[in-house]
Amino acid sequence: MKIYINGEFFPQKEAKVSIFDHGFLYGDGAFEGIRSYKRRVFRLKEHIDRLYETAHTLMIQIPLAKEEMRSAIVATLKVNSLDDAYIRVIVTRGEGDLGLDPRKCIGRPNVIIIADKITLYAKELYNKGMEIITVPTVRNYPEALNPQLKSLNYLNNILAKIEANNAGYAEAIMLDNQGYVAECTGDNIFIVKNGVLSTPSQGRLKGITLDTVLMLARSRTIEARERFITRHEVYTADECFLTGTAAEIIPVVKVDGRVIADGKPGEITLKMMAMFKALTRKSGVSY
Ligand code: PXG
Repeated sequence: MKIYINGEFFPQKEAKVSIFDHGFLYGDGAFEGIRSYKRRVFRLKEHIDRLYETAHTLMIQIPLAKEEMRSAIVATLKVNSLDDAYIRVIVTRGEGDLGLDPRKCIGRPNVIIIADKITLYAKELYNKGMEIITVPTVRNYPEALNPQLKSLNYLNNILAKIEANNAGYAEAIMLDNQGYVAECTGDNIFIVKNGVLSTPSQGRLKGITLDTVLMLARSRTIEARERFITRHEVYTADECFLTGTAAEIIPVVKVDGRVIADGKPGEITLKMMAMFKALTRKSGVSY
């Protein structure tokens, strides 16, 4: 595997950054997770835009223009000869001292691109559906650390993931600071009731897969809403599924011990999975 660091490719063992990098010391940086299918990068523009938006709020000046970032991502895929890949783009504050102060990071931000494979959940879960729980750790308050920032500090989500894992589950629902459903630790959540799709409007990452599902649904005149959702509505939904670049679309059949409808992946969920699969194979930036 060859890893891109600041314009050069390194073998995995030699791909290193300083331990004084504030990305390592403080989680001070931004990242993106992107997928390519059959040599096409899915929604690359949207991922790059989101990365630059996170960096903008963190006041990290990415030392590449968006077009250069796009070329660097494509070059990393080519160098690694990957037809289907999971791409991780990382931008750190760069090397500083042992204090928090970002102004002490005098070097440039580090830009790292890793292209590899990822399988988040077992294949059978995509057929059978998964069981998830709600965990006590609430999603970050938007005015403390906005969930829209895809920052390198994922401890909020990791604490929730640990709670899920401790209880024997692979994924968890996180509530927002008012107790409404926000999202999962690394995925967005949808419910279907009476043929209408709904996803939380607040307290969550603006998922690119979520956005794709909304677009696909509306293109088929399936009503799709972003609104406040309670756990009761999840328990009593006709269908439930999660979305994410890594997870893609995965059905959920049990939440907090409550079986969702008949305990099988729903019709609209299956339709969305099929439409998503078809779209990923026919759109995107070719390389
Ligand atoms: N919510 C959160 C908190 C995420 O981190 C999503 C939703 C889905 O967004 P996209 O744009 O990918 O549809 C994410 C992204 C993992 C892992 O190992 C998951 C993500 C990122 C990095 C690692 O589960 N998901």
